[in-house]
Amino acid sequence: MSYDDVLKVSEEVREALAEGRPVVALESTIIAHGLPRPRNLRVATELEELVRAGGAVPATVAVLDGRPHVGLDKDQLERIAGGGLRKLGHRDLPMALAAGASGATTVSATAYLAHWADIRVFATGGLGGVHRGWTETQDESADLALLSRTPVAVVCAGVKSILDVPATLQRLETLGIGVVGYGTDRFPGFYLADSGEPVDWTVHTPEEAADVLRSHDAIGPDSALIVANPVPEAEQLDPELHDRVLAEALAACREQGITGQAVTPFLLDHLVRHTGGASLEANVAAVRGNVRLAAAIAAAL
Ligand code: PSU
Ligand code: MN
Repeated sequence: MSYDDVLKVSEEVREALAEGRPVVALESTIIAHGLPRPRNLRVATELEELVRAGGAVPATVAVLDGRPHVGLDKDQLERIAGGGLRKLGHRDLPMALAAGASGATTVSATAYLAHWADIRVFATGGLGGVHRGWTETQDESADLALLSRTPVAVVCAGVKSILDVPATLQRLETLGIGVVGYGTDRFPGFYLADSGEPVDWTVHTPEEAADVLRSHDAIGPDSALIVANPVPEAEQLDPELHDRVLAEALAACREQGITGQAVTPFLLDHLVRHTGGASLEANVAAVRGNVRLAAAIAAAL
């Protein structure tokens, strides 16, 4: 099957790509499974507006009725935010397509489809990675393996702090996925500006990030480039509250026997409910910053 038989790229995104105008891909799992309703629809709409305000065209990615869509209209965004959709990693795409199913795409599925559609820059909240307790569960997000063979730029606030961050950074190194801090030499901690780990490379402007991307293109590696953009310190979650509630969330996850794809949504939801919504504000602030930066980088390319 060819690109046109499978992918449904919206008119607006198609035209922008054909004319070489900036486009930013956005994932839909964060909307469907990462943020609570009804706030999630407002955030989804706001993220698209932020991309436009930055001079780029938003391309939210999802699977609807057995077709991968790149670029959604208002009704389609509402369907994503409405609930009841599956969470689709890239490995789920053939089954979802054959079944005519609908689902929200994770970083792995979104990066895969965005790259296929020829979109260079992708924004999300925090990447998936190696979960704590990996030695027992072997739970490592499919995001990492997919990004090791997909040359997109991913603007994110690091990896989710619910993960084993040092182990995830080690895997990124092993997999040959480049990481550059934006305005910082610290690896961001998703809800927190600093995960406690360093990064080796720093850029300070969207133009510098675009330079790195051009070099990335020139060298032509298979892997993604991660632009790690910290949540502004004023908007981060209080680190003490973060550590305490996260420990409770991890314990609850173990006690309730949550496994597989359900782990990440469970932990994120637990944090929202036990921080009085503060983790939600930090999450949204991080994503907003990433989307703005992704638009600026796409425009600078
Ligand atoms: N970033 C967020 N919220 C999210 C996610 C990312 O701010 O919900 C999603 C992404 O779709 C990512 C997924 O791919 O969480 C990781 O899930 P898992 O650990 O099951 O691979
Ligand atoms: Mn997992």
